[in-house]
Amino acid sequence: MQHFISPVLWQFLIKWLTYFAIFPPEASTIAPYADALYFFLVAISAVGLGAVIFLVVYFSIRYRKELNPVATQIEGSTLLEATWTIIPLILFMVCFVWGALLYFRIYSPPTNAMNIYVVGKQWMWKVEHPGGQHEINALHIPINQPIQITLISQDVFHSFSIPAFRVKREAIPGRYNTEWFEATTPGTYHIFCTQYCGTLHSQMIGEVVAMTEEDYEAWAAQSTSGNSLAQNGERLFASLGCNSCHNSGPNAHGPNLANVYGSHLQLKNGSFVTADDAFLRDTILNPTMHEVAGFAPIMPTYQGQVSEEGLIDLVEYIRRLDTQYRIDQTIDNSAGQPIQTGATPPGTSAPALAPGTVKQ
Ligand code: HEC
Ligand SMILES: [Cu+2]
Repeated sequence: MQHFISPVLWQFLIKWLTYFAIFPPEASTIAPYADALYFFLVAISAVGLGAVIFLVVYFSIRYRKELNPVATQIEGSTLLEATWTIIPLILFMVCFVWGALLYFRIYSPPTNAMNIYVVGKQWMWKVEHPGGQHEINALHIPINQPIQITLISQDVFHSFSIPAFRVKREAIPGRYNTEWFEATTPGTYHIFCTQYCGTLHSQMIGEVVAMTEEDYEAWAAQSTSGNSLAQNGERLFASLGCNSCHNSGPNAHGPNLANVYGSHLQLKNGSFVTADDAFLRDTILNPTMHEVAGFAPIMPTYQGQVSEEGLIDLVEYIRRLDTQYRIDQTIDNSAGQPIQTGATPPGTSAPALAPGTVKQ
């Protein structure tokens, strides 16, 4: 939207406002669009304010007592009423349509976005990268790449805000929320919690470090903990005994979880549900919430047994499971170390599947 005014003028305005710390820098693709709407709102408010001030001053002079000793009563004027209805209606509709278009853009992550998990707690932000990099109150990201944040809180409401990217979303206990952005300029920007969340709310801050692709790759390689989230999830899956039911054995008590992510599952009540992150999390904590058709509701709840990070690990593991093979391999092997053979694990009559992989 910065095309409405000269880009040079726009850059000058933003640089000037940023320089005087009135305005955060524009460091994401969406920022100029959010600002254009913001300045439009400021401009129409200023015009409205100007009009009111002008009329107050003008009328007090034009209809002062000497000129107009007796008040004139006006009983309705269709023209006047139509004018002050139609003009604001048009302005509000413009704001609405413009805002709605921007809203959909801000809230629909592109499908190629790189997903990073953020867990809010009193009083810090814990960041989990799928590659196994863990950070606290810091978020390293590459520029020119859409990033999706999957956000949750492990205690109270928080709100994850990066003013320089013009994004902000609630971190809600028990629910995954997403937010996305694409950084354009390398640099360090603020992360704020923008929802009052207790005594040290004001210290619930952090830094986004936006880096070039090469710098990001160097950072990711040196800060990995060695295990991806999916690998941690695989261990948890074994140590919590999930694989005692979710295996492809002849007497498996639970459904096959390979390729379950993203599929449409039919529930006992006949309705369908999409197996997304939220569905997986809900199922682990509260299996009776959505009872899948065709199975006895015997899955125990894992409420209180898995941390929010552990749930993220399990979700990452299940979403990357594209064959049952990996699960079969973790059976009788609670350390979770995958066995590097192509053979069908003992005790199952499953056909030998092509060696499965967990997409990293
Ligand atoms: C006692 C057996 C049992 C155990 C242990 C078990 N599940 Fe389940 N699970 C089931 C059954 C049965 C269903 C299907 C019926 C339902 O939805 O309750 C199910 C459903 C699911 C689903 C929904 C997918 C679908 O196709 O229905 C997911 C995801 C899941 N389990 C994950 C897990 C995870 C992760 C663990 C370990 C933390 C686990 N399960 C432990 C029996 C089990
Ligand atoms: Cu907070």
